[in-house]
Amino acid sequence: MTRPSDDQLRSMFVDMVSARTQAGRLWNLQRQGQVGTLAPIDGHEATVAATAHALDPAHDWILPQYREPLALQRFGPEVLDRYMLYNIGHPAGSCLPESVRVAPLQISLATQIPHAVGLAWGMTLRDEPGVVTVFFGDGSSSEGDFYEAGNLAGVLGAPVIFLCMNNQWAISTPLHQQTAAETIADKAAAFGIGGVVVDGNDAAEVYDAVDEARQRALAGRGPTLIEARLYRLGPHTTADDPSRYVPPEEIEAARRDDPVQRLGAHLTDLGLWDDDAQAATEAAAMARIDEALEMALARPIAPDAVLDHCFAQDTQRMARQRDSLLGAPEAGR
Ligand SMILES: Cc1ncc(C[n+]2csc(CCOP(=O)(O)OP(=O)(O)O)c2C)c(N)n1
Repeated sequence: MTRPSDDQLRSMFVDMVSARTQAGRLWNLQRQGQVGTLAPIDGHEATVAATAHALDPAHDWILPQYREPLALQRFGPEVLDRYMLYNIGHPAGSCLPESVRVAPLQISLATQIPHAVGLAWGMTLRDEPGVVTVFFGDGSSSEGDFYEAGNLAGVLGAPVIFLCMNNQWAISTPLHQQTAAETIADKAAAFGIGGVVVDGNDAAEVYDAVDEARQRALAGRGPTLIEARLYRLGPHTTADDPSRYVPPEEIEAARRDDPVQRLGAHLTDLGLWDDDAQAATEAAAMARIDEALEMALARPIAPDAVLDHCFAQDTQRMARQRDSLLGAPEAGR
C-alpha cells in the first residue's frame, strides 16, 4: 500500500476545491445561457482528483465519461480549455492536443470502455509504458460494452483500470434497480481480474487503490476493476430536478459526508489548510475558468461546423444543410 504523502493530499485537495468552485461557476453560466447542458461533478471530486494524482500524465491515459474534466487539472490546462469549448458547443472541445493523455468526453454510455481496452492493448503491442484508466458510472456498468470490454481485457491481460464511480443513481434509476449483484466490483470475478470496492469520498483510499492497480498493470499482471462508492451531490445534469426522486434524508446524509469537506477538515487538523488557502484557491479557480471561457468565446466557430467530422464527404442531405447554414440562396428549399 502506498499512502499519499501529506503534500500529495494537499495538492489533490487544491484540485478538489478548484473543481467544486468551478462547478458552481459553470452552473451559473449555464443558467445565464452562456454554456449548454452539462453534468456537474459535485460529489465525485475526491475520486477523480485522487485517480489523476495516482497516475503519470506523461505515460498514462484517462478516458473520461462526462463528469470528470474539472478535477483532471493534473493532466494539463488544456483539459479545462477544451471542456469550456465543449460546453459552448465548439467542435474543438472534442479534440485534445496529442500531448494530453485525456480522451474527449463520452456521452454514449460505456462506449469509452472498449476504447480503453483497445488503447491499452495497443500500448502493450508497441511496448509503450503506461496504463489506461477509464471512468464510468454504475448505470454504465449495465451496458454490454462494459461486459465485453472487461472480458477481453481479462483475456488479454491489458493494462487497464476500470474505475466505476458508483454514485448510486443513473439519472433517476437507483442502484438497486441497476443490478442484483452485491457490488459492482464482484463482476470482476467473471472477467478473471481483480475487483475492489473503495470509499470514493476518501481521496487517500482511492489513491492507494489506483496506485496498486497501476503497479499491477505495469508489472504485466493485468486489469483491475475499482468500484468507488460515493454519492451524486447535485442533479444528474443542469436539466434535471432530483428533488422529484431523491429521498431528502438520503441527500442530507450524503452532504454530511461531502468528500471536499472531509479532506478539508483533515488537512486543517494537520495545519495544512486554512481560510486563506481556501480563499486563494477559490479565487485562482474562478480566474482560471473565466479565462478558459473567454478563450473559448473568442475562438471562431463556422455556422456549419456542426456538420464537420461526420463523413469524409458530405452526403447530399448534409450538403443541402450546409448550404442552408451558410445562407446560400438555395437554402431552405
Ligand atoms: C447508450 C446510452 N444510453 C442511454 C443514455 C442516456 N443517459 C445519459 S446519462 C444516463 C445515466 C448514466 O448513469 P451512470 O453511468 O451511473 O453515470 P452518472 O451520470 O450517474 O455519473 C443515461 C441513461 C446515453 N447517454 N447513452
